[in-house]
Amino acid sequence: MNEIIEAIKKSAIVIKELIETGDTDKSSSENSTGDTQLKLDIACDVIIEDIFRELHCVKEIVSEEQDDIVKVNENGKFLIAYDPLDGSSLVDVNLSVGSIFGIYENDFSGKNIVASVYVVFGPRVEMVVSFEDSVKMYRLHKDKFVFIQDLKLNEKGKLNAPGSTQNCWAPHHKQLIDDIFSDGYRLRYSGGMVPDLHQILIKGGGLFSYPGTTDRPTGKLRQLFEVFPFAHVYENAGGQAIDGNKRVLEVPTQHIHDTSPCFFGSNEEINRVLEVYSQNA
Ligand code: FDP
Repeated sequence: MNEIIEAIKKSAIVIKELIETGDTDKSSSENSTGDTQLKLDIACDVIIEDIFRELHCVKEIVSEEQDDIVKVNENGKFLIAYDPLDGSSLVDVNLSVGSIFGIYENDFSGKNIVASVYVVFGPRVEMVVSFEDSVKMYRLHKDKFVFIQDLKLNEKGKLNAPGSTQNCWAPHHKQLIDDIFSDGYRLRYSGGMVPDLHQILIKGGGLFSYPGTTDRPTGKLRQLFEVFPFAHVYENAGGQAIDGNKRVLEVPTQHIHDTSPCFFGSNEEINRVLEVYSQNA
């Protein structure tokens, strides 16, 4: 695992440079989910793939930017699913973006995720590692990641980050979000999953939701590259991650690019979601 974390640090240092100086134009290609890829998405994908290909402990990798699984070492132990630059469309407006890594054993499924790492590229570069029973945050100082703190969620927070388009929400979801705001929660939503979830984690709690909607019944966020890695982080930090009705890590994956509705947060807010969704199942 250490080898993988060191490889991610190496990729983050190169990607930081690229974000600062690279081209934010669109490329002529689309990824598997139909998003138009930026030249930056493709460049970050190549950086990470090249670094992971050097690791003996890695059996297979799969990127959000690629259609298929890439075989690395037959005898490797770990499988890694990664989103090289989540929220890349925010680079041109200079908002924070991130890389996400889910580390799996045996197969790419929620029940087999064993660790996860994300890197936030903002005014500072920070890396969060969820492994065994801790969630640790590091910050890049010059060219070294320095340990800053262990992360733990409170039982209840103050922030609400509601994803997707409101006119596609189910009535019970809209009511839930309205009620949460009526109870004094503050809106915090940048449109970048990494900084939005990082903010809730650092500030101690709240709710991030990306529900199933009329236009996307299984949500937008991808299980292997986005949802499962953050579920591992949130559960390990003492919070919860659900699909509305159950732990999202129990949702089966049929295809590597499957999406799932998802809710991440501290216990009080997630219990509230469970109550509303169980009455509207
Ligand atoms: P983006 O489309 O910019 O790549 O991964 C998808 C994602 O960003 C997440 O980072 C973000 O949380 C979400 O989409 C935002 O979607 P909405 O604009 O539909 O809320």
